[in-house]
Amino acid sequence: ESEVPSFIASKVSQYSCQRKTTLNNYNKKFTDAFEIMAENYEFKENEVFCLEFLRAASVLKFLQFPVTRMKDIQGLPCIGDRVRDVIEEIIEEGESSRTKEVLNDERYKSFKQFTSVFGVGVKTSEKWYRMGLRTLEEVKANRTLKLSKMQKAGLLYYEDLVSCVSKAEADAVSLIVKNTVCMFLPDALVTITGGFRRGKKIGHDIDFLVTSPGLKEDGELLHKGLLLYCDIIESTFVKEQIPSRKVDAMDHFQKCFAILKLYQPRVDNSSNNTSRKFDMAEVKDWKAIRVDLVITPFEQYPYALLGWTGSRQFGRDLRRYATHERKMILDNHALYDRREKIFLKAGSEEEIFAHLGLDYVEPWERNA
Ligand code: DCP
Ligand code: MG
Repeated sequence: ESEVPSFIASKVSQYSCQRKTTLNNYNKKFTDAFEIMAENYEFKENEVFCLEFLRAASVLKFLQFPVTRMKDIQGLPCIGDRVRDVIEEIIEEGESSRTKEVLNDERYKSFKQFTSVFGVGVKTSEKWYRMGLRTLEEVKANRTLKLSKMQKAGLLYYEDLVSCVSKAEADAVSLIVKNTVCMFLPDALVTITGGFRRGKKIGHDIDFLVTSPGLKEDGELLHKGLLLYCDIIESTFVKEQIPSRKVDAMDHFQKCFAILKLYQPRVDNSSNNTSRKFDMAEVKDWKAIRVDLVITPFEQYPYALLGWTGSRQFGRDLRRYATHERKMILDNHALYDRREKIFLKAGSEEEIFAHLGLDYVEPWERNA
């Protein structure tokens, strides 16, 4: 009773774009549990329950103190009964029986393995599960499956791809990408987006945005030699297209979901020089790294940057806020004002926040 809360729970916004969320998470115990619950609902294609847990996780990530009593969450937004039950059990028992059930669930375990493969989503996992497949070993051993080009690459480089990308690897790849892109587009602007721009030290991939003042529609940039695997998706953007209001809509940029071959200096443990030549041939001196390259027209760059920096939840809430609080539609290309029937131009992320009437949130504060 003695402590005075440094914030007023009822004043916490339901929109993560009105909160500053750094990587300091005082409530990992809870948010990890919520994210498992959310993932399980995603596997069941229950978007409503999935979002409920993701929003709650995002609210607890924002709190500047660890939750230890039910009183601590009183008045907070986005905490429904399902979420409350999980919190209560973790406070009382130290863990959630619901989360444990999910982690032991056969379907969840299979989907978790399947979706860890590049190119495999919920739809493919569902198909494989219905065929009676349960593990990745069974998938690999099955000769009748028709795997996409992406999935074949995903299995081929599986071990490298599941081991996360470090900041150091992201920096090394960034140099390569910048140098390569600048050979084709000398005035190109190449920016790391995604988790690394938000200050994360590890990620599952590296996201790049490429633009240049006079960018012409040219695939050449994406069609050259450094890629182990590259699936180029041509631009489908139509000028003056009203932004999409879907929660997780794909954008229309030309993009490339690639696997890059990053050569790494090997640790040489052999002191015996005679065996060295032999060893050299045996040791793999590279790592496969997932890279997303997104090519954007110059005028859309700030919108693409905002969208691709994430977090996913931050982006969802920006769009939800635009729709419900401003009668505007936001996507990775543009912001459309439905009342004025005009597109709002922006030269920077700051200007987009200003158009929305929001305080600017730095990239490292968008870890919602
Ligand atoms: N994004 C988007 N449109 C897409 C795909 C992603 O706007 N079609 C956004 C949402 C993400 C960001 O781009 O926040 C980067 O996507 P990632 O899946 O790479 O997510 P992160 O980089 O945040 O996390 P990770 O560390 O797992 O890579
Ligand atoms: Mg990423």
